[in-house]
Amino acid sequence: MHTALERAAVPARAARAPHPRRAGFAVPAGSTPATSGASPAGAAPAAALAAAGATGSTATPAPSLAAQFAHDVLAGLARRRRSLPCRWLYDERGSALFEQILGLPEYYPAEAERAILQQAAEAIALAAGPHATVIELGSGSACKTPLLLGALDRPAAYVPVDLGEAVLAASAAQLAARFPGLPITPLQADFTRLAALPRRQGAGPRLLFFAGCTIGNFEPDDAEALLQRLARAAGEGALLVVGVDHTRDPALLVPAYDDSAGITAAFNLNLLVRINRELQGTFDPAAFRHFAQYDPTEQRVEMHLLSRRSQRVSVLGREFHFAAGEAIHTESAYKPSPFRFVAMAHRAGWKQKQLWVHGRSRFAVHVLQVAPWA
Ligand code: AVJ
Repeated sequence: MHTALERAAVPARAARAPHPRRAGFAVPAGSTPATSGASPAGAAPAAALAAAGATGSTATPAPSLAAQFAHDVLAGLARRRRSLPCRWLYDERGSALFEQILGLPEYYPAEAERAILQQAAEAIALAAGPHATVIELGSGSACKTPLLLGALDRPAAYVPVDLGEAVLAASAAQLAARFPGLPITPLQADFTRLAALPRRQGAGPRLLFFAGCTIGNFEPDDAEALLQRLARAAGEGALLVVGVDHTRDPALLVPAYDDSAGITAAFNLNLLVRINRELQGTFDPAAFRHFAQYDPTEQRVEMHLLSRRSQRVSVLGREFHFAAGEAIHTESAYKPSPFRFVAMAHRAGWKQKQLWVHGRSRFAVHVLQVAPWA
């Protein structure tokens, strides 16, 4: 099925990626500044990339994913405080490593969310009523979706939204086998750039499912803006089921992002391997190490890659010098207080319906509804 929305969802226009430091956004030296103020971290002008050797002579105006990646990496490495958007962690190998993270004993959010959904699905289903159209944002392997779909009263359709083509096809096939008769229409798109949300397929409401505390990877302002766009697009009565981590204990947080088996380290370092492969990078991954820390004032866990020594690296023909110990920030995972999150959701046009908090950690699932005043 190819709806107008699907066409609109193809990232034809520049928009910003879910990343920490877009304030202070810098364009690589020697390139033309980004053109439109409306798209702060949009793709670099084709000329800039061509000059950097990224696209050769095939400079098309529409930023392909490859061009966005090139731009984000060159801009991110040129910053005084180097940073790379965490969305690029998920190439094929990165996605496979992330699946392994979900099975780690230290990575409590996976188990906590599963436990909550197991208990809460019935109540969420009651709040949604019959014939809901379930739209999952960043669906990935959609491993928790059956818990929700299984409890809902005659769901009208399931629309997984993800950038990964392979992961989308695999999860759609799996759910189709599990829920015969349920219309499943995967949408390959960046959910932060949807021009509109998929249509309701029945008389029930839209139910947005945003699992895995992915919202924590957005800077607070970006998270609020996303929630606001979703509220407006989803319309009055729509529900949002969103996983948010409120854990505050460093003893729980740090191992979750720096596990003893080194899977998270491999996941983080794989970004350098991807840069080498896709952007003619010369990173020696062994010359960097994974570093994770909890910042209680920012209420977030940060992942970094630290240079083990003074070294030079080139990417797309551009040279970057790393001092010993210098960091590349690769991910933030915000762990706001419940009050802070609900206040933000409220400003964005959502009212609180239900809140489920895990006992051991403080991982939570919030059920929100688009407020009539939104
Ligand atoms: C993508 C939000 C599920 O931030 O906890 C896991 C990504 N990074 N370990 C998170 C991640 C390191 C994860 N989520």
